[in-house]
Amino acid sequence: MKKVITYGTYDLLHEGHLNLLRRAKELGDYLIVGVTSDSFDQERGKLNVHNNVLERIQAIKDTGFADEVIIEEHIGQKIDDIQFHQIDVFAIGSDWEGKFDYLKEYCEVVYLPRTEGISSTMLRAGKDRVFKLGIIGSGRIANRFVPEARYVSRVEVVSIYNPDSSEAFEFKQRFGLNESHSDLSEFYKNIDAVYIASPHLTHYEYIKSSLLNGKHVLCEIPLCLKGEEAKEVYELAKSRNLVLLEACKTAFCPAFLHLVRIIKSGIIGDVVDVQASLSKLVDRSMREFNGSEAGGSITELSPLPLMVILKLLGRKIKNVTYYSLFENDVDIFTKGIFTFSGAVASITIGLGVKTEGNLVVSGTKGYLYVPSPWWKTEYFEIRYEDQNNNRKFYYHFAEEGLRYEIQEFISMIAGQRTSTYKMKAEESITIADIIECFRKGENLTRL
Ligand code: C2G
Repeated sequence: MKKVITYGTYDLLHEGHLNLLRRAKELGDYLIVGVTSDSFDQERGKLNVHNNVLERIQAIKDTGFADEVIIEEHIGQKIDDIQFHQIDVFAIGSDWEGKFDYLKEYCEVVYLPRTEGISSTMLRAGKDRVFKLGIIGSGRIANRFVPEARYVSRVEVVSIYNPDSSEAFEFKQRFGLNESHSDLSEFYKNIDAVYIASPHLTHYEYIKSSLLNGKHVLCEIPLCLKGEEAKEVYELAKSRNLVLLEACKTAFCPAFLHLVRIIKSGIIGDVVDVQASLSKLVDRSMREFNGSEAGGSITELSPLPLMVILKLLGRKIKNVTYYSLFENDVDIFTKGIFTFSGAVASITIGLGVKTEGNLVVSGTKGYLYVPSPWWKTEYFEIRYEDQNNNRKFYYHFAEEGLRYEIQEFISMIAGQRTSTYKMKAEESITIADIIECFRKGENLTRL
């Protein structure tokens, strides 16, 4: 008996898939179809698959072509499957031409011509409304944002605003956007949502103005520099049924979400200590070193480690102490210590001091260690007294990783969800509160 295997996501099963399955089946007597799991698709960058794995398996079964369906869960599995099921032919569409030649060591590899003019991507686009997004601010992060947004379906970056019209125009040209503006009311005309990537001090006003113009808002960290301001804008968003989300990128990354779930499940016991460090040496001519633009380690770097601490220990902070090294009016290094009932946390951050950027979460049974750069979580370890019980977890963090927050933002808008557990309003408000207290010099010792 000649056995054939093929793999795919098979989202919104269509004519192209059917053609492929039929021809794959004709290559032998028995066809095994490997359907990708939801998590494997996420991992390989397919973020917008419509049907879940059970629906996709059922659709394959309904075609009548498959003699057996298996789930593909990880890279490298094909080699195992081919050997285990004693496969004679591996078949796949010609869009993969050459990519699976490494399987020739195990069986015959056949690339079948792809059916032109139809794809799951096209069907998804036809079904879904695409949201038009405009960016406020054309600096470093905005330049990283546009390429990342292209990985997310249902969103199109169409427009840029910068008070300096030539900078806006240059950005528009660089990324082939439709519009550039230096007039806010013109900017708001043809968009559904706004990504705010302007200097910190301008966030609050831009968030308010965007919400008042009926736009959903994704705002860079720190959302606001005062707790009351953050509270006010969240209330405004809620009253207008609009999404407001702080772009705290790590909070949306799959590996970090898993890390939080693992800790919450008690695998390291009760959490007693969280240590998060993060440093970014920047040139002293940059905005980060400019006090009049709210530069400094706390405003620049604290939202990510604070987010981790709030997620793991909650928001009931009992006591706060800071030790900072200042240069002019900017903290170039800050160590902050936060106490909770039964636990303590610290952040060590620097713009002018370099430190190991790792994350250590200590518990009563063991600890979790994420090496630098933990904010782009790709790998972590759970370690115990008995090293035989240690476990390592690996993931993939795609390039800049901004696609995960964009994906959540768009899925909130599309699903009319104004809140997400991944980054809660209360967490953003608490972070703004903490930043405000630091900037007032509360509990601060200058080194
Ligand atoms: N296909 C096709 N014609 C189309 C669309 C898809 O022949 N118009 C084929 C693809 O080439 C593939 C199969 O249908 O062989 C499934 O396609 P997808 O659902 O897009 O899955 P894909 O990402 O190609 O999965 O491990 C997963 C596999 O490596 C490929």
